[in-house]
Amino acid sequence: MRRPIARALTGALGLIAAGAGPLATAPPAAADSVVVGGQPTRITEAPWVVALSSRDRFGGTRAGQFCGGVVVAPTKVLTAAHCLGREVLGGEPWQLSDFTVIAGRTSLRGRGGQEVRVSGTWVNPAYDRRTNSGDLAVLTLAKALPESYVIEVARPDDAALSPGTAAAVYGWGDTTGKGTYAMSLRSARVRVLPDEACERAYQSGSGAAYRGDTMLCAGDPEGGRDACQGDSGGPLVAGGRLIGLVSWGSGCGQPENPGVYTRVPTVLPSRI
Ligand code: 4AZ
Repeated sequence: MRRPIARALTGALGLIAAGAGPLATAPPAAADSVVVGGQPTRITEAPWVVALSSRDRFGGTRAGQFCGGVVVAPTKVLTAAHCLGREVLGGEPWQLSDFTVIAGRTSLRGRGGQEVRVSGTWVNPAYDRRTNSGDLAVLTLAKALPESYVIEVARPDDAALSPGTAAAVYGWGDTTGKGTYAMSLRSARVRVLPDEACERAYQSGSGAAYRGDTMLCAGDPEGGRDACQGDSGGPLVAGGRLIGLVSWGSGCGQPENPGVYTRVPTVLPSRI
């Protein structure tokens, strides 16, 4: 039931027929509405959220969106390392001729905001694609975004990382767990969960296992609210600070399978 992320992303990109993956056999507990169980939001409410795009590779219908990202400095965007994997991009990131970050735009159908070219990529050398540990990459932008788009990264000892903290996840990903990708930005309210909740759900033995040192567990104890395919690399925010990046999980919105996020404050090097 634990989908390798490459497959998850492949599904997210529509390269596998929607419904062909394990998600089809295990629908989320509450598939009612990024983000599953979320609500529409405007980019002005969350200006640090960006979409990663390549129309050449992913088509123009949704402006080439294939992952999320978050602005942490005017020319620096964090995303998930797995978003830049060969399985997703079909090659190396620099081989994508039109790799951009879309900032300041709520709807992928709209023309607002700006599209900025990605001029450099750095993948966390400690990222392990077998276990998903350290799932973080840094994009350098060819042109600076406004300072007002930048979100502060929490420190490793920030209380916002404690279990029980209210947090929000943002993205243009699947809203049902069945391949229904959003055209407009959504957010879902979740809670930081104790490591044990993810340790229980994702034990070692088959592929990715939860590791509290590099990963963060968050979700809705009652199920229904969660990140999903296409949200990868997007932000998990608590107390106005960045605490996580959407990384992986089994299905979407199932209470027994919380979302797993990159623990940004510990995984991100102090200088980028
Ligand atoms: C994915 O496939 C994915 N419910 C992202 C997040 C979650 C599951 C899958 C968490 O990119």
